Amino acid sequence: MRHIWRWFGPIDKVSVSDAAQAGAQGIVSALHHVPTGSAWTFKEIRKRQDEVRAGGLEWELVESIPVSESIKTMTGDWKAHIEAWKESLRQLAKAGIFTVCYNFMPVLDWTRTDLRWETADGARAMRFDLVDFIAFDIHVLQRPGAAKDYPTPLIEAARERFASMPQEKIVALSRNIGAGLPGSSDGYSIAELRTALRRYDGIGADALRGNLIDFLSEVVPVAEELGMRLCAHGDDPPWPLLGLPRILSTEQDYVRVLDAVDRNANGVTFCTGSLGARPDNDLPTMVKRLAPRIHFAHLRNVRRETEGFPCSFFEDHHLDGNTDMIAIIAALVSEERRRKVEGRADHQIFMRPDHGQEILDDLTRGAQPGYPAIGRLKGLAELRGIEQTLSHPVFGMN
Ligand code: DNO
Repeated sequence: MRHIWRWFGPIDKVSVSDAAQAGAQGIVSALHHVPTGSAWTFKEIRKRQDEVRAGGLEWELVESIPVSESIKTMTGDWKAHIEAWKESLRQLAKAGIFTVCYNFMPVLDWTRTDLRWETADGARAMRFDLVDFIAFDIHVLQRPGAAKDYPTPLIEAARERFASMPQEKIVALSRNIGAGLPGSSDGYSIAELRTALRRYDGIGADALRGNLIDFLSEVVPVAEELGMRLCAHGDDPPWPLLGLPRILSTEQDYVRVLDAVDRNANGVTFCTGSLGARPDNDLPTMVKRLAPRIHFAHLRNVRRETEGFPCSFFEDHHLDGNTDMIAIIAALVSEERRRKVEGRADHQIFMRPDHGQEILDDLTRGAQPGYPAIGRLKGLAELRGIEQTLSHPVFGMN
C-alpha cells in the first residue's frame, strides 16, 4: 500500500516533515480555504504542492473536494457547483493529482460528541456518546419530531443527562456537532443548523441516492477522461443523524451506487472506522467484495460501547477495537496482488492511518482533533508492520 498522511495545510500543527519522519510516503490534503461550490484554481493547487514539497513529500491525493448542499439537494446553484467540481478535477489532473476522495453526507460530515475523552491510561480519544447526542437533538437543537426517532428508554436517559448537563458541556456539544470537525466544509450555529436541516424536508434516502447517482453521472465521465479516480467516503457514523438520510453506510449502499455508474473511476474510500461503528457491517467480507473499486483505505478502529445501532463508541487504538485489522490488511494486500497480475496501473492502494489517540506529547501540541502526530505515527507503524509481515514470503502471501 502507499502510506499517506493527512495534512490540513500550513495551519496544521503537525508538519509535513513530521509526517515524513513518522514514515509517511505522501500527503493527502485539500484546499480548505476555497469556498464550497467554487472551482480550485491551478495556481492554488500549485501553491499547496509547493508547501508540501518543502516538507519533503508530494501531495498525492485529495481529501476532499467538498460537495455542496446545493448539489446534494439539487437546488439553487447546483448546476454551477457541478461545473466547478469538474473544473477542479481538470486543474488537479493538470497538476498531476489523480485521486479524489469526497463524501455525500447531508449537512454534517463526521460527527462526535467528545473530542478529547480521557481513556483509562490518560490518553485522549474521540467519542460518540449516543445519549449526549440525543440530548443535543431533543433539548438543544429542539428538532421537531426528534423524539420519534429514538426508543423511550434513551429519550428518558437523554432527558436526565440534559437536566444535569453543565453549560460548558452544552456549548462543547453544540460546537462539536454543529460547528464541524477538521475537514468538514461547513460549520453551523444552532439557528443555521435548523435552516440547513429544513433544506432536506421531503428528501429521503432514495431521493438523496438519486442525487448522488446524478452527480456521479456528471463527474465520473470527466474523471475517467482525465485518468482520475473518485472515491466516496462512507457515512460517519453509519446511520441517519438528526433525521437526515445517509446512503453510504453499508455494503448494499455502496453496491447500489457503484453499480449505477459502473466505472472504475467511481470508487470507494474504505473507512474501517466509519463503517465499523455498525455491528451488522462485516468489514473483512465487505473489504473483499468492494476491493476492485477501493482507491483509498482509511484504517482506524472503533470500540462499540452499547449493543445494536445507533450506538455509543470511541476511537480505539488501530489494532484494538471491534475491527479485525489484520484481516482487512490481508484483503487489501491480496487485492494489490490481484491487480498487479491483471496489469492495472493503479495496483497500489493508497492508505492512511486514520485518526489516532492523543498520547505522550500529543497531549500538549494542540493538533487538529483526531489528527495527532504520535497517535497516528503509532498507528502507521503498527499497520505497516502487519502489511510487511503479511507480504513476507515466509507467510506465503507472495
Ligand atoms: C474524518 C474524515 C472525514 C473525511 C470526509 C471525506 O476524519 O475521515 O472528514 O475526510 O468525510 O470527504
